[in-house]
Amino acid sequence: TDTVAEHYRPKVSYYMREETGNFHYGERHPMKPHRLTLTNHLVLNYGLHNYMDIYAPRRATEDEILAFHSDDYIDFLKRVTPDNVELFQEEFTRFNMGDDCPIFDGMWDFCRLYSGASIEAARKLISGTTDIAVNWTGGLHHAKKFEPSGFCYVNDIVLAILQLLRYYPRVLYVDIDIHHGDGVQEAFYATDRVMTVSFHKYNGDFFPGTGAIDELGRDLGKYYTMNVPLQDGIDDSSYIQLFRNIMTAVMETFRPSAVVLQCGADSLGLDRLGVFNLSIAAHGECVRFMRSFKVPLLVLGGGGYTIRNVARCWTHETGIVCGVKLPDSLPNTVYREFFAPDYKLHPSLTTSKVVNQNSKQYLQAVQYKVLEQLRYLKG
Ligand code: V1P
Ligand code: CA
Ligand code: ZN
Repeated sequence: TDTVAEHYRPKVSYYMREETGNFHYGERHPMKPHRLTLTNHLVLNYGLHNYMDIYAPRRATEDEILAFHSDDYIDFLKRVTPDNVELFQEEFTRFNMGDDCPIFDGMWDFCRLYSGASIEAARKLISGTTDIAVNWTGGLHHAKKFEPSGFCYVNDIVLAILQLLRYYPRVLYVDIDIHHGDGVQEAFYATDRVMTVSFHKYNGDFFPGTGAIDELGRDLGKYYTMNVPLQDGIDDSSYIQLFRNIMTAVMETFRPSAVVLQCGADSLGLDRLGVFNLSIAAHGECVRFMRSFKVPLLVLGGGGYTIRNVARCWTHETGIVCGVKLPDSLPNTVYREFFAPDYKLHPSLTTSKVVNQNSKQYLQAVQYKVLEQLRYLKG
């Protein structure tokens, strides 16, 4: 393990609690909190605790969660359990619970844990005592004010941004999960103090169905929402080029006082739900690139359904924020067999069969359109 040669030595704060990895959405559900345990074990066994401060955050309080969510929805989330759900038939339907967002044991506690971590991380940044704060348990970008959506119950990202807005004039939100960051976009759709930028697969059918290039924001927030719709199989070089070009322009034009980066790992090749073809190195390049602006940075998790690769990806990215280059050979952990047969940090993507449906012309047109949008921000 060695540090990268550079002058920037940011202070990094890492938020984790072992128990967050112990929740279960249900038998055949693709969202597996156990990926958080795998990640923590790799991070610690690589020795990354020597390069950052580790915090066991407290749970968010109900009042903190009510800063975004509605009373009656939170009241329901807090009270419903697998054992009493039959008493909540009306609410179950009204709040759109179901297969994507099942009621599981400890659901409310899980929400308080991952949200508390994002809120504390945001407050740490505000206090000026850290430069980068990391919460891999957060990043649940689909949750809405009145309802859960797409495996997300409480929107920890919105709660964290609301904290940041108490102090910072402008906050930039960047979302590299393969799904559209609809919950965060919607929450800040009409304000010019938060710019949201989501890269995602979009064809009108892929979940959640929103994120067209012409969703731009409204009222004061017009042009402060950016959507980058992509097709199946996007590869490392096109994604990195597009990401760098767009984010360079966004940083120059919007000049945020803080950045929140949602690092959903379902944009990696071979993801169980995803259809992109990114390597862990390319995904990590997005993190490295956002860090290079030296603006207070909140790094969050999100989706990611091939859990051995989620753990690899977020471990690699923890190394990146710390400025540490990790050896490709994984350290030993009790979960070693998850990483068979190669036991490497960067496994090869050669078994991926998705074809890149993003032509050069398509990507050029998308880039041109979103960059043109930035001209209306200036002034
Ligand atoms: O496609 C749908 C809904 C269910 N139909 C009514 C449409 N849901 C997706 C949800 C994906 C959520 C992604 C969350 C995140 O962005 C952030 C954490 O990554 C879905 C899918 C799918 N293939 O898109 N749900 C499920 N699969 C699912 C499968 C088995 C059991 C439960 C849910
Ligand atoms: Ca996204
Ligand atoms: Zn996702």
